[in-house]
Amino acid sequence: PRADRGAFAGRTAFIFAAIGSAVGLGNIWRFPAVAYENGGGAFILPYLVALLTAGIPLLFLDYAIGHRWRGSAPAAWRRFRRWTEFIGWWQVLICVIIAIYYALILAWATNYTIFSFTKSWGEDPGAFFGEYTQAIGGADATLTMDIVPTVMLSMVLVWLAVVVVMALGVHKGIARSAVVFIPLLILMFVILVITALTLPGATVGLDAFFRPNWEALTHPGVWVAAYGQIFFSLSVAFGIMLTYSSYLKKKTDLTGSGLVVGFANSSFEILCGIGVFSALGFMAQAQGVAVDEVVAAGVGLAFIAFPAIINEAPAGALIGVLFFGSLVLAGFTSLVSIVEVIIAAFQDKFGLSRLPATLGVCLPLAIVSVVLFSTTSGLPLLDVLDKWVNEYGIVAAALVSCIVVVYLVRGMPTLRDHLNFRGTFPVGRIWLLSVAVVAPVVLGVSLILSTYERFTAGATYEGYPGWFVLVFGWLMAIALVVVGVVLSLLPWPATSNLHKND
Ligand code: MET
Repeated sequence: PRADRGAFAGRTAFIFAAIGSAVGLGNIWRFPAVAYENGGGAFILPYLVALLTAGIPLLFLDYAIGHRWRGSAPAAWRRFRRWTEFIGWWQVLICVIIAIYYALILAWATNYTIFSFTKSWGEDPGAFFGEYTQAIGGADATLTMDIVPTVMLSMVLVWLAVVVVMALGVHKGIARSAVVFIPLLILMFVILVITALTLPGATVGLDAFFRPNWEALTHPGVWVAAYGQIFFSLSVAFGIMLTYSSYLKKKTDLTGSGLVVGFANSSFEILCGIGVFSALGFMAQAQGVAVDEVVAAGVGLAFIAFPAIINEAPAGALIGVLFFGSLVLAGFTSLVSIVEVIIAAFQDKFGLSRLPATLGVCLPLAIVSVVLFSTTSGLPLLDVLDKWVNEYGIVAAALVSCIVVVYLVRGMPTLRDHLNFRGTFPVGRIWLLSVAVVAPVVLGVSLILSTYERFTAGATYEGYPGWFVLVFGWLMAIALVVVGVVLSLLPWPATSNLHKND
């Protein structure tokens, strides 16, 4: 038996860990704005269709591969077919990129949790964030490599916490932290939502959020946005769910667990929409403007709009601690899942036990992450890496996985039988249709649309220098595939876990 590989003690532990991974920044700061901009209340339709025809089907695919072939992404894909190993390494490399910048957002959120007590961002949170991320202020301070000490300190702390959890292992570290953090997150967020709902203007925000614009459903872009949100939010197709399911006992109900994870994640997401838009409604009313003018997504929502809300709201400090604390908890359990993909691969490849594998992966990762991102170039770097790793990493890898599994390997019957062996929810023709047709078509269309947009938009992305976008966007994305293929050609040492059975 492979004593070294970890295992979840049971299905509950696995479900908590999987929800911990799924529930992340995507739920809190991505979903509300995406839903608002793509039909409001009407978005629920494409969103549910995307969940049922792509999110959950690809989640099942991840589970089936990871659980049937019982390994980290490269090991599982290699056992599936010798030549598909490159997909596994590609997924590992995608996780490397995400891990190094995700830690920056966590570091900001950690600092802002503390800033909330004294509202350290002052009267103008936008200007503060500009100075804070660039240390010395002004747009011209970008693309220098000056250290920002408070960010660096928090990044080091975030990585230390990651190392501790990862060193404790799959069950004691990952699952147990999720079992504590996820209920705590839900509790904090529910209190936040209740507080936000009582703010004057909350109903104005909710009305703007839920007001259905049915006409939006005729735009293909709205459907692509729904699928994009679902893929990102469920953490499917980049190795995470594959790796986690490899730690499950052989006789486990995979499909039933998948449904729990999928619906839990979406429920939390809708709760996030309610909380965020109640708060935005309050701010719109306080400033006497339309909700439209205060909506922001991502970094702008969390670190500029929310501090402004906190400045004005009664019990602002409480809202701040709950909101940024939620970001920290949600982000941490997601970061841990990303890092696990890398550790599992490293561990399988060299047959290492947990501690050396953890240190071997986390130390270099932490050094690169801290050195690159606690500088005045942290924000632009995060922006470009995030955009390209999502579009040409996650989306492209998901597309390639579907085509390879369905058409080149014709592996669906085996995987279906595996899922149905213990699954309480039987999969059949609809699942096949989703993975073979719906998901590849939507992924392909979205890739074409975003590439077209990229090349016709004129100016470079967000106005960053061309070389910067070329290196950290395009070349980075291409390098992930090339390095993935190269890694898949290297032999596995005799000490590896590849040929050990359990
Ligand atoms: N599912 C996560 C989220 O919603 C993202 C993938 S794990 C980094 O934020």
